[in-house]
Amino acid sequence: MFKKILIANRGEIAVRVIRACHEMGIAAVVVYSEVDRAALHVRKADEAYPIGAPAASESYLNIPKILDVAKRSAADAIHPGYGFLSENAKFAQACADAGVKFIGPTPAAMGAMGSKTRARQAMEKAGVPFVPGTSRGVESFAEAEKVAAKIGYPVMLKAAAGGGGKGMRLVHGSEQLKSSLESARSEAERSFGDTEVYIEKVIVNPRHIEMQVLADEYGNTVYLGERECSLQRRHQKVLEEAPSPIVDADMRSRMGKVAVRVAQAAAYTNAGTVEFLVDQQKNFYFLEMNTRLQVEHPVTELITGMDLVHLQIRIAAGEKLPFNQDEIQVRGHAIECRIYAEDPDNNYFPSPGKISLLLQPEGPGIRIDNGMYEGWNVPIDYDPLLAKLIGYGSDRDQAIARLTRALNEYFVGGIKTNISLFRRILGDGDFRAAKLDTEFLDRMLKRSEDRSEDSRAEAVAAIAAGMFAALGSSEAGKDGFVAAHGSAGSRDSNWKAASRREALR
Ligand code: MV4
Repeated sequence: MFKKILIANRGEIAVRVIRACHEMGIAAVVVYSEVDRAALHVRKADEAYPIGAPAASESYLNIPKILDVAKRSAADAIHPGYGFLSENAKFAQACADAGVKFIGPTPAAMGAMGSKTRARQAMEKAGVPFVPGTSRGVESFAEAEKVAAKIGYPVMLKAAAGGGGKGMRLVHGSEQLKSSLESARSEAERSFGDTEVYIEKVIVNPRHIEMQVLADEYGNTVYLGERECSLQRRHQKVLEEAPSPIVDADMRSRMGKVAVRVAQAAAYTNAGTVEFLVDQQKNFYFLEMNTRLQVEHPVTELITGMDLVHLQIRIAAGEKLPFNQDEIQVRGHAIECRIYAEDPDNNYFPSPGKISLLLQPEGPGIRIDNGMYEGWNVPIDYDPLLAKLIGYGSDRDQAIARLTRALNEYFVGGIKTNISLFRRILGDGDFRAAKLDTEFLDRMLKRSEDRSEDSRAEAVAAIAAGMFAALGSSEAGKDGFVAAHGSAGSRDSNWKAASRREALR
């Protein structure tokens, strides 16, 4: 077994991995940027090394600096967490070259899944159902026209190097195709330095369901059940649950077997996630494979009783999977809320600053994977995920009840967070009825916007009426009432884009 692991990450996931190391009797080394000197992961590690300026390219994405720390600290393995260098095949190769074990899949498996078109070609060969479309980039507008006409509109254009919705275009008809192809290409070029774009049939109002897999280095591959990840906003997941309310035992075993086939087709090792789009008839289609430990891994841990980080470490150390498929059982229900430092009243923009007071929930069925503490300054430089609040119960209703109770206990002072959003989601009738798809959150937010617009109009009318009465009609209502709206704009996930660019270098 490893004696010392370097964690090339920060925030809650670095803390999560440190905990696993300590449970296994392994020393945990971390790296930190200038703004993270006092971060929680630094305080909890056995050794911590500064690696430079806040910009990720100077610190958490800087391969030479991280490998230098691995050498100086005599770490025998590196855990990359998620984001940053976690899906960077060149980093995995550089670790191998430096004689440090990368806790994750091989560079070849990561490379195969990094290109969507290459992954689709592999799945075609392996007989895995994937969204109909091209498995190669389209060469010309004429070819795109021919393919789109054959698939039938609407079609989806996607960047082969893409992810997170970047370089993706929904095309309703042939008249839009030319401009969409051009803009998808230039966005792909800007974001990933790669213009390859391919075409898929559109799955209307899909669910996003993903299957966790684990594979050891001896060819044993198992699935650990699915996660329902349909609740997202601007390609950013907000809440995830396991199991999916629409997946029964039969569908789970069919999806699980496909996920294992995907992993085996890529000679995949360690932990990975196979993403599916699921249509309204519950047909599922391979979308992509994430070659890392995911943010939402705790919901799978709670329903299977497995510790995914322990297992990742054991697999990387050359151990065989300690169980086979029929020893894995799904039990109960878990829901995760991603607690972000962002302002609900300003379009969920990042809201950094000093945490003046922190009251965290606890009690039955509650787990928190946390990266903050009272007195700490949340920096603006990275993804603003502060913590994950996970509720577990014997069924979905109990998980919701415990989470609702825990959200009411949660208090983060000094900065804005999205905690109130989760109170609304968990109280929503459609959510409680598990009527979920990728449009759910936009619909819910739109409804409450409409409502607050209505109530604002009512309030304005009431004030106007009062002024009218008080002033005897002469002056009231001349000035327009300006609604105090937050500015629109997207909370761009620049953090992710930076990692992707780095991976493609
Ligand atoms: C799709 C799709 C419908 N049809 N592909 C968005 C991010 C990228 N990873 C895949 N995405 C989608 N691909 C086809 N052929 C709808 C989406 C999509 C989506 C997928 C998963 C989770 C949330 C989503 C939100 C909007 C669109």
